[in-house]
Amino acid sequence: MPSDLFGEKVSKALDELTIELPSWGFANTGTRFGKFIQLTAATTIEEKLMDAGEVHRLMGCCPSVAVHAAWDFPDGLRGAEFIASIAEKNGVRIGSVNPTLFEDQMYKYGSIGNPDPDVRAAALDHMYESVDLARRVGSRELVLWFADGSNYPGTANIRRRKEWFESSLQQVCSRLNSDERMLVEYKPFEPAFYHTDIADWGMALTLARKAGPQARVLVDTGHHYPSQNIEQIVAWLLSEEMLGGFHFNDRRYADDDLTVGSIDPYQLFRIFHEIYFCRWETASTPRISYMVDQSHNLKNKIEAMLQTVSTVQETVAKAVIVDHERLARAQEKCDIIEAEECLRDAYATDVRPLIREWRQNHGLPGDPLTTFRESGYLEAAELERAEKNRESTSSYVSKT
Ligand code: PSV
Ligand code: MN
Repeated sequence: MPSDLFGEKVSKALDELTIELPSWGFANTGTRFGKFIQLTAATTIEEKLMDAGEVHRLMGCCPSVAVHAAWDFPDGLRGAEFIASIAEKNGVRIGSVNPTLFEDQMYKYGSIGNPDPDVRAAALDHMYESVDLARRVGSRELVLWFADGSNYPGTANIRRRKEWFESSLQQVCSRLNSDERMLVEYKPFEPAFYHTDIADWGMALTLARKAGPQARVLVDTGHHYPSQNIEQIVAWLLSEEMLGGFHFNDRRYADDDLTVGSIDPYQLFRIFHEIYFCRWETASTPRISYMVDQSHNLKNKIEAMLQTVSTVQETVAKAVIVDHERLARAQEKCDIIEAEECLRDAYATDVRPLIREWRQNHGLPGDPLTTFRESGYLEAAELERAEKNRESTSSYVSKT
């Protein structure tokens, strides 16, 4: 394939690609063993939006920010418009709204899977409120992740809980307009360690189908067992027209929240290959929301987001230059070597010069990470935020 055709394909794919950043990816986060505070981390929703705005300014493809209802909107609906206006001031908008159905003490034994009907009702109310919140901030997407599950065999009625999930999700879906969506996320472990109510894509698909026409499945790349074939799940969901979006991150062991593509870049390529091969074959563009879900404990958060977005762009570029005609012919003839070489050729192509060119054509820095490091943004952020960050707790030690 001539390189100007590569350039055209890559440029068109990058023009279309948007990646949503998570508000929580800019704040200090930790592990069960404590937090290492970054003095430059965002301490308020204003600062989170400012950092996200900076990433968008440098990358040009991150126009929206995912929010968590309880973390970012402590006053609920009050103040929602104000927060939307801060996003706008920073050149971004509020994207998916994630109801926060964990953390609160009442959710100790679950939210919509809780045996206590009052807790289930409160969780449902919180989801209704999140629908209203999304509308107030101009978002059309609700992302639902449930920490519900159990830790010991026999302690939860799995079938009953499935029915409670079905009915609550149906009720939320029936509140949505036809252009609004609800994405159902699955995860097989953590915080529950024996059973999770929505453990895998099959369960998420079943619930989404039963919930209503606005529901789709969300694939968080970190929410799988080691060595699971994620691209096959993606291909099946595409075929069923039920793939709603992604939460990107990478993992070595569990839900490690590492930078996407940092551990297994070929897996990310295989995922995007399934999407772009499907787009080519069906001549259609499914509505897929690409979102990042990462919390960096050691890397600087903004720099990690810049790396993440670059990696996604590079991987999309490699997926889009796969020679689909050649691949389809090879698959038809069961020419395994030839088919595999189609993927290997594309994957081995250095697409970075094409991406740099695309950036320059769009008035963006060719090397956003270096531009950011030289900009003085972090030095200014440290002056502004260091004191507030130092005051925040980093340990679980009890105070006397
Ligand atoms: C849970 O592990 C998850 O992937 C969900 O998407 C949450 O909303 C997010 O992480 C932040 O905790
Ligand atoms: Mn997630």
